[in-house]
Amino acid sequence: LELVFATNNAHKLEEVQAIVGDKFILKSLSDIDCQDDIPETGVTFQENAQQKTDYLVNKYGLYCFGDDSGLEVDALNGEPGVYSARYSGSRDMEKNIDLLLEKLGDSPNNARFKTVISLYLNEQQHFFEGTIEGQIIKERRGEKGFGYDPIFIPNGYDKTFAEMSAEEKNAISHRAIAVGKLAEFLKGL
Ligand code: ITT
Repeated sequence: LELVFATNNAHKLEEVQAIVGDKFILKSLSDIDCQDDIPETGVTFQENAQQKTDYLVNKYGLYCFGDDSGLEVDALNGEPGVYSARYSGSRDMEKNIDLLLEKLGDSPNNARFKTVISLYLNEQQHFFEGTIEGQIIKERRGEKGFGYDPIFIPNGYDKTFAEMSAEEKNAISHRAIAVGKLAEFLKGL
């Protein structure tokens, strides 16, 4: 069975394909020649994830899944949340992290990364969620990963996500948890 993954990130696609196994053939947006800028205007991860799948279902009638994710900081009332990629108004992560640390100041630093996957299959809508709780630190540490990884230490660890290998991060991350749930569901079909 073919399933479209609403992403342009070939690396993400490869990773998820490996977890899901060969019962499902995953296709990216470029595989189906979709160059559209799919709207992401929701105020929750779930809404944004569903916007991606709704778009593909409405335009192409395809079975598909899509994800949205970000960082929620308690002391900032859940910001940057759905605005994680453009918190400072641009995609420049240096600026986004600077703004977050400036706003946070000396407030308590509890935070979490969250991913929500929307799946549309057999005329049914499903959601899968992954969360990892942690702490924001004031000084960046590590060069690996992306986004807010250099300032996030998951609870129970002493390294930031950016100090972990891809294998280490992928074993515990919010995205890995959500993808694991998706894969379990697909395997059970
Ligand atoms: P696509 O929607 O095209 O996949 P994106 O950059 O919007 O790309 P996400 O929705 O997954 O990707 O994530 C939104 C932002 O949240 C992302 O740009 C990062 O700043 C942050 N983020 C998400 N997952 C993260 C992670 O594992 N580590 C660090 N930051 C992350």
